[in-house]
Amino acid sequence: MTTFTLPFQLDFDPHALGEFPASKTIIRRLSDMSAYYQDKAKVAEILNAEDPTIYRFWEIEQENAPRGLSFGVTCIYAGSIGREFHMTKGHFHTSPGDELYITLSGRGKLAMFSREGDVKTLDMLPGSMCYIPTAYAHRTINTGADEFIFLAVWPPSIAHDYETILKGGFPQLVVKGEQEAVQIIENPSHQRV
Ligand code: M6P
Ligand code: ZN
Repeated sequence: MTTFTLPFQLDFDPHALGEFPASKTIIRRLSDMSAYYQDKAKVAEILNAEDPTIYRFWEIEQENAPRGLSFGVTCIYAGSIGREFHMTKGHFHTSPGDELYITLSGRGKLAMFSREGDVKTLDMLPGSMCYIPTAYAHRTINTGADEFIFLAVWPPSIAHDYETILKGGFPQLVVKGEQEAVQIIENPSHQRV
């Protein structure tokens, strides 16, 4: 675990994620995410040949700073699994804590929904910032031809709920339409959990 003396300043190259002295560096491959994609036949076909990296992120958790901030950078590689663009697993926060995303490069979408039934899918482009309230599950999707990279900031000690997403999915899917168009469609297998 990397520790920093507060206050501090960091210079980082968002593309050099593996070299960053983070608390955690996590790589998610297709085999980690097969349950999250709709097109199971396509997942099996790809996994038969290779296990591509879908995204990776580093995080610096300020675990001993109760009023501090944790932060990290996520890079989602370009591509799709069937019609669905590469995306993160997505999660709810199980303890109170909002989150802020700032796009560094590439283009994508932020899909969100609350248990009360509010559904929002927002654009993420360089220079745009998205605010995620505690009650909203959130997933990011790379809809472009390049790496999609964003900075995330959240309060420390937030626990993540992935189970609800695994069981019921997101209400909307971001998919490739005709002539590479980006389409937002209803998820036919979404269930309110
Ligand atoms: C962002 C933040 C992290 C999150 C990561 C990957 O960096 O929201 O908290 O862990 O994206 O997303 P997921 O945890 O859904 O795989
Ligand atoms: Zn989060």
